[in-house]
Amino acid sequence: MTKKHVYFNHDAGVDDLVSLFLLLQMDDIHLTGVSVLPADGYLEPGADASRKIIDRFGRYEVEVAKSNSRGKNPFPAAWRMHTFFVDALPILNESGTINAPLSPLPAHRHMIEAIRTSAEPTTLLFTGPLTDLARALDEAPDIEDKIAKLVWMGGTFEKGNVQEPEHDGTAEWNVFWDPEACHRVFQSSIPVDLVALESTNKVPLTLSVRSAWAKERNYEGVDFLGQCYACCPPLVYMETNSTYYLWDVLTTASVGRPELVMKREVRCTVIPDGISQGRTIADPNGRPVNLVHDLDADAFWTYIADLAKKAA
Ligand code: AGV
Ligand code: CA
Repeated sequence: MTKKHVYFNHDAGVDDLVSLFLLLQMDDIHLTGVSVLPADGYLEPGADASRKIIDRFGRYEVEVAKSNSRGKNPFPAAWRMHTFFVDALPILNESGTINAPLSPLPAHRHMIEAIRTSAEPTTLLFTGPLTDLARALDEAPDIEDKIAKLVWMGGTFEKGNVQEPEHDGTAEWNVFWDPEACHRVFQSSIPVDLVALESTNKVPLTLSVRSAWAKERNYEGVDFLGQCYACCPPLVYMETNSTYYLWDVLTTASVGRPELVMKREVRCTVIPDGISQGRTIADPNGRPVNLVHDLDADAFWTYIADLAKKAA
């Protein structure tokens, strides 16, 4: 069986780190590298937690690189603090050591090397802002031909989730952090699968999801899912700005099991600056993206629980 070669760039949130854990359980995927961007999380605990997850739950060597990219619009610190929580979980710290290799290269160069040296075209999985990809494309335009596609959690064509002064609320956070990076990537001809905010409406974190994981906590991997999401507010009475969806995990699951999601082509552009910066808009003259517009939610929950049960 030839495995799909995937390079993963994430931004150290809870669902980013859970995504790494799940990727490591996918038999048909070979992770060619991981990099960490300090957007919706912090860099040092993000890189440490990634390496500990690889040590504890991985089955082959994966190198981790730290990004030196910085965004335009910082994420709320209250959300970013989640990285410290995951990094401190006892199950990741039992051994007291970190063995997964840390690259001396910054993330974007690490990714360039991984794409260039891979025998197969690389699928890029991004669950945070696109800054490292924009920089990589500027520095090494040759990689574009070796990228099979980009699967990205970002954007919205409906309601945004940015609630910040001096902004009109129309953007999704991963675009808002660095709108110009999205603009740069959209200028490339890389095929893009987009998991936008509305793509994840069917997969909120709820109390029933939590209790299903709790009931199966005898599996270490399922317990790990429950522990990670213990610091995220679930959807109970109504959505708030802090309500957690399985944004990045759905994006990651769609790489392992493309048939879980339904996509349709949308042409779009991004607003790079001003009060609507980071807004993605459907535009007949824009670049095509394959927007996830529906999914089999039951199959999704089963898939991720089954992956977690394989972890040991
Ligand atoms: O906008 C969704 C992105 C995803 O990549 N992130 C969280 C996911 O990792 C930002 C975000 C939006 N709402 C949040 C976020 C919240 N309530 N808590 C933490 N992060
Ligand atoms: Ca993220």
